[in-house]
Amino acid sequence: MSVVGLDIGNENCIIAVAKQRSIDVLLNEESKRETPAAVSFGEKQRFIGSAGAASATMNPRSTILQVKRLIGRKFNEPGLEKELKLFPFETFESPDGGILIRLQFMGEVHEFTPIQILGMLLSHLKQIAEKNLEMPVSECVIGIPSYFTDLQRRAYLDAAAIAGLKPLRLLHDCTATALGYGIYKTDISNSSPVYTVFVDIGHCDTQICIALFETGQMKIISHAFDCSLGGRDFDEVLFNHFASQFKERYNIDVFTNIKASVRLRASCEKLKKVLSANAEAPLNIECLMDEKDVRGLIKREEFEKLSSDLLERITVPCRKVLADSGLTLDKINSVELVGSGSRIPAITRILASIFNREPSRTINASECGSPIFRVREYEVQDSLPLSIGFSSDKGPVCTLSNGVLFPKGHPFPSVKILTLHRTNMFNMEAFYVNSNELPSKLSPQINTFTIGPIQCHTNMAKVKVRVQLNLHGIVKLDSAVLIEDQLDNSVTTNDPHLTSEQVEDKSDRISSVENIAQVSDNSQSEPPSCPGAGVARRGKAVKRLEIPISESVCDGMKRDEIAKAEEKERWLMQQDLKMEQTKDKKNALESYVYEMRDKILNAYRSFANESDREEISRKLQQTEDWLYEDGMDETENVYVEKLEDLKKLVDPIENRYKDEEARVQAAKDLLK
Ligand code: ATP
Ligand code: K
Ligand code: MG
Repeated sequence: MSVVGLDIGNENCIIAVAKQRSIDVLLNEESKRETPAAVSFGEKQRFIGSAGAASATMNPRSTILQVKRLIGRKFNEPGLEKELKLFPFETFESPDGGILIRLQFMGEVHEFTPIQILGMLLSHLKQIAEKNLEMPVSECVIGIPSYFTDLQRRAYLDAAAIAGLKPLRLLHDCTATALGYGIYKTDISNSSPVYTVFVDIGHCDTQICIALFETGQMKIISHAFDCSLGGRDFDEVLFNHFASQFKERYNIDVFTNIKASVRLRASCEKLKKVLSANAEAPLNIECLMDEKDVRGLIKREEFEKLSSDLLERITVPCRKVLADSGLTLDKINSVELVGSGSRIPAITRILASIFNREPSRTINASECGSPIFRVREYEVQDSLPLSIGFSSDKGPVCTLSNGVLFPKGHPFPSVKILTLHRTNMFNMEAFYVNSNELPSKLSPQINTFTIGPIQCHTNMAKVKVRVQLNLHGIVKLDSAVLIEDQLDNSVTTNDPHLTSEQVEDKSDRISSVENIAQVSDNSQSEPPSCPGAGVARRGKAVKRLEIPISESVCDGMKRDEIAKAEEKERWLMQQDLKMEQTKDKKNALESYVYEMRDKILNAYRSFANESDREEISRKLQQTEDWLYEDGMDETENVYVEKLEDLKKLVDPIENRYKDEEARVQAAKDLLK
């Protein structure tokens, strides 16, 4: 079974599959490498991907774009309101403070979470992959922004579950790019490590990383990002420019009209692309609003001036990624651009000046930028983009400052074992340490774990807690074990909560993909290894007791909610399928009418008498008229029955014709 890599973008998605020596991009139903991230609800069926994008301007209220943007976010988050205003579809706050999308479908109001919409997109990509590979697909690697929080990562896993996909790994977009680059790069020798900066400017965000390549392996040194700086912000500059201009020039207020806004935004995006290759670009939209045609023109120079603030912001994550890596510019070997947002010439210019070299675009983003699992033995070590800490009822539990357990830049996946002294059931809270590192002030909370009850025979129990930052970058508490040292069963410290706590690092460097998988496997089956075991070997009797752990995920989907979403998705898929089949049957009837109209006058002419011919022609004409009027929107069965009725009339004639054909053929064969 193949493992597919899914690069989910705010604008475009790419599906790749790792072959023995290469990475293949799978083509969609339009034979394109990129599938638009669009989910559109028509009257009776959904249109996803290319078909979804095609209906975006026709049906803006029911077409969801940029769903990745909404995953795992709170409706009342500062700054989100402004973003939601850009979307033509209706959003509102869900009971748990999240986002709900409300739209019309099959004559009723439906509400969906962004996770459900992402599930639909993933399910569509899965279907494309299955058609291409001619086999069922479920295992996958999914690309995610490096700034995604624990909650957003979990949300992706939920969406994948709804789509029937099994993610082996959520992989940071930039890490995926670097991995693809490293696999293809053959000129890396042992003696000289190579440092490469990857800059991915997409539709909504900018992600940057620095990777170190050595023979057969790749390490991410640092990640940086601006989670709201991408191509769409440049579209918005043009949109605002022209919308204000048209207000004055044509006396129309595009800002107040959804359809006009959608059309103007789409035209501005096209205009922006034209400006990447030309010094100036025209804008013409017919009947934009109030039956007015609009025209405009902009020079590249003016566009750059209008975008100067955005252009300046690009320098910030660039400097940050370099500072966090601890490298000086002269150590950097190359700068690679991925993502189409950076095709704006001014951006390339700025990047060239910051990194002091011309950036290259050797990676065809739609080829090796895709997240993949394993092509051949190649070691990947990612770096944690956001510091994670732990606190307990008694305050910070870790020895590093602020309760940091996994500092930013720490290699992951990673396992740490904490030794704590407790008498009773206790809580441990995981959180992002620097909330200012978090995008748009998301909640720093990750999870609360409850450990206990503890059946302890001494007055102070020694508890070893195994914490894992797993392959997806999600924090898990694997196990908690009570260690009872029976020879010396009294722990006597004045401040037992803090003084004797220690952290043990189990996996600072887990490198190969196989090893990584093993670590997560082990964590489920085997009891954790810890120094307590060492004590036992020295001859002391040590008792180890598993302590139950329960976790309360902050705002994650519950099992039954996922099941309900899966059920709804199945219903929607069935509805789509039904409508597709109806369309097929309608098309079959229509083509039969056209085909027979021609045949009855030509090929079949001599096999029917005149009255039969007339009768058939009349019936064909009737059916055609019906198809354009009453029969435009009928059920599958009605089309099937109509076709059968026609066939009853035509079949005897067709059979006579075929018999004759066969006789002629037989005669020819005899003469051979
Ligand atoms: P994200 O990474 O934010 O999730 P994505 O991966 O879908 O989004 P890309 O496909 O890398 O994004 O880039 C899409 C952006 O690139 C859009 O804003 C698009 O307008 C812009 N773009 C594409 N071609 C050009 C061009 N020739 N000049 C300027 N911008 C372009
Ligand atoms: K993409
Ligand atoms: Mg992208």
